[in-house]
Amino acid sequence: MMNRWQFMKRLAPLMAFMVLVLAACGREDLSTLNPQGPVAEEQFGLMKTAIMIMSLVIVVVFAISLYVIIRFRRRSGDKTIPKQVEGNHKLEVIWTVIPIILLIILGVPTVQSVFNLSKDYSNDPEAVKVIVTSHQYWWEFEYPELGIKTAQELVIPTGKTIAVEAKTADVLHSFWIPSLAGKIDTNPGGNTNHMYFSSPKEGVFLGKCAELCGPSHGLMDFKVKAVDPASFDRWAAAIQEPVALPSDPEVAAAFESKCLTCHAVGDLGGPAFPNLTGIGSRESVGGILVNVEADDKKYANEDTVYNNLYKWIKDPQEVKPGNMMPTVDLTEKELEGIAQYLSELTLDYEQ
Ligand code: HEC
Ligand SMILES: [Cu+2]
Repeated sequence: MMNRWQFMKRLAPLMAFMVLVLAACGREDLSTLNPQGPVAEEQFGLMKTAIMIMSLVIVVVFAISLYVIIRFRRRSGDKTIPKQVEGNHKLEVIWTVIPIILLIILGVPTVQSVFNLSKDYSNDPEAVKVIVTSHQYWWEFEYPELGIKTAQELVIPTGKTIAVEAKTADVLHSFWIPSLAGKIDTNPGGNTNHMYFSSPKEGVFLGKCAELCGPSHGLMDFKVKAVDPASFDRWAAAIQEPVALPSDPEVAAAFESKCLTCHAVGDLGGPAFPNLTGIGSRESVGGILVNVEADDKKYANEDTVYNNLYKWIKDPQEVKPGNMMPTVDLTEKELEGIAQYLSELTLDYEQ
């Protein structure tokens, strides 16, 4: 049999590995432990209450156990049978009542939060309404009051309540922005779910699909970009401006016949697939190819945007296996021209 020391020695590398893996979860924008808005704060509050109660139970139980193990251990030569406590009323009442009290302390705020967080703000005139539709493997964001449809990047004004109506176009997904709020399932069968959140601070917050939905589930990222209300208004106006086709007629013809059959830019094309308006100033291409440089978290880097677009258009299946965009047959000139054109489709709304 393996002795305890050998066992620990074998376990050590695994433990070290887990520490590394779990430490990576501490990335600021993907952590529920670093809440950036009131909804996430409320959820974090519940976690803290639960963890505190559990820690207290662990400490007390272990302390009593240790005390009992040491104080009442069998001494050599002692043959007596200890006092039996089976059926002791006093003890039974104590170990029934204490857990009940702890559960009440945990249960009351939990139930309160459940009701609080399920409030429906969709009829609140102050709230910004967003219809979130999940697709394998992208997110569509529609602002019904503003007549805007976009994808992968949810732009919101700081300080305003965002009233989300969440649904799916295909299978079950789950909408989750760890540092702001979540999560809410998007259910098949025409069912819609509601949630709300807000961001008091400007910033970009990473969102994830939190329900295994297919081979590229893990790549189904999106961003929430909170900007000041004036920038938001500029964004909402800019994204509705008409967009011109590529200036080179060959590139324009390819783009129109091979891309606009699915996608829309400005008032051109079809509405059923990711709307590409303003893609040049988005944080990412396809939600997963990041456009912003690590050392400059604020602005999309022009060359990176071009390279990401090129990479995506050339072989979308390589980036996101199983996604619904086919590899389109393009000449090198068309490919470069379209990537260039899309990288220049920027929206100028931030100051
Ligand atoms: C059959 C429909 C279809 C055609 C044709 C098509 N696409 Fe797509 N495209 C999609 C879908 C679906 C996605 C979303 C994929 C995902 O992320 O899961 C997508 C995603 C994209 C994205 C990323 C969008 C984002 O919001 O980040 C770009 C860029 C793009 N397509 C460009 C093009 C270009 C350029 C062409 C023409 C050469 C083209 N697509 C042709 C369906 C199509
Ligand atoms: Cu999903």
